[in-house]
Amino acid sequence: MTETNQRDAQLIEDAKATLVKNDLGGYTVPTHGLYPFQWNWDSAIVALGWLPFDEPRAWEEATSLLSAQWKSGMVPHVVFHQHSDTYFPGPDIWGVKNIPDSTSITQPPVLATVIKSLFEECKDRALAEAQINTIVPQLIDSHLWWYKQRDPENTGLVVSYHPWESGMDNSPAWDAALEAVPCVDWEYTRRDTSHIDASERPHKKEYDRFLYLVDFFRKMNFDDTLIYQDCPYRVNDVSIISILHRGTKDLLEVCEKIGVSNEQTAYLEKRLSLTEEAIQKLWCAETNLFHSFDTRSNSLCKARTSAGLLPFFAGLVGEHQTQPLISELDKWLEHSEYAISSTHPEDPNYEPQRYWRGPIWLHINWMIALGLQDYGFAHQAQRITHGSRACIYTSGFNESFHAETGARSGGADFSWTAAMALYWLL
Ligand code: 9YW
Repeated sequence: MTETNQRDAQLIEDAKATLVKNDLGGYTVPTHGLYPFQWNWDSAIVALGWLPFDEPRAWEEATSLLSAQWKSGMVPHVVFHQHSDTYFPGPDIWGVKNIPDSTSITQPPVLATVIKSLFEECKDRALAEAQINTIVPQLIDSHLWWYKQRDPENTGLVVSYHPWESGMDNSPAWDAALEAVPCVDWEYTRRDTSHIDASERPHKKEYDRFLYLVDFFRKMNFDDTLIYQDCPYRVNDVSIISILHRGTKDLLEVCEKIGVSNEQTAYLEKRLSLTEEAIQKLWCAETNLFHSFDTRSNSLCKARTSAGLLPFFAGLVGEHQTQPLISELDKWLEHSEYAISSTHPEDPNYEPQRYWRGPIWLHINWMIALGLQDYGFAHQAQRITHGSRACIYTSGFNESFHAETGARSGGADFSWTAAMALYWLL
């Protein structure tokens, strides 16, 4: 065995051990302590990590998440399967009374794309066939919910009501939109900064608004229509829009393979066409990047973030946008021997160590690399894959990585990073 092979073999064992350690029986926590529950898009990514060594467990990750699906079709952002007091805000603050208990918002719907991979790559075909027939109707409900409740005016661009829905909590993309949200008027104690240094976490001014929104949803009785009308934060998030678009396409491909064709799938097809037109609204010829759009102030969220590259993953980049976007990406990559940072190093709000304002997140890089591959940019896709692998060689399975040094950032022993190592990098 060469040295590299030996190192990779050891990392594979360590990555498996990380998932096993974070497995609470049917679902995997992102990491103990900091995030002690089931998170939506984490679980989707983590299912890919289980796939190469425990196929039934990969499917179970998805089914345990879907067990918390609301009647409306929404799949919640956090599922509180068991009690834990190491995280704030817990179920008492959210005020949802479901079984299992959950938050009242959602997260990027990457699950459909993951299910397509599970279905295509699972070696146990009887298992795959049995699972897919239960999961597909649930995914259809979830995607219908997205389009109907989050884009009731058929604009082609769904909205998000909370930075936590984007999964990119303190991205500078949300700064201006969040400023318009009032602060909560009660005292609270954060738990995140007792696990991780405050310099790597969002500021209090952001948490004050995050919590105002949580309160607002409860006061609205979680009513989709009321929230759409009155939510002080309402953003067309380019990452959610891209992930939803790709997910819908992948879901429809699975439907075709298993012979599901009905009014609902026809409706989803129509929604794809709407988004394909509407995405132009999110393109900015000055920055050569896609941006989110604040529907309250009617303006683009000007920060340059990695979310602006996710239209590659969705197949939403038009011909005239491809070259400018690739030039921008090439410049971005000149700043780091690692991978794409969450915020562009030349953006005035870039902070290489602070959460979504700079660090590198492997699952985002995976999606961008897949998209680039689809568009025929194999060189850039390989460069991102190589740089992402360098992150785990340098620092192991952390939540994210310092944008310039590849050093650890955020929580340790992190499930989605271990999953990306197992599924994508090793
Ligand atoms: C929080 C679990 C989650 C991720 C999000 C990330 C963070 C939770 O952790 O949010 O309390 O800040 O931003 O993307 O799903 O890993």
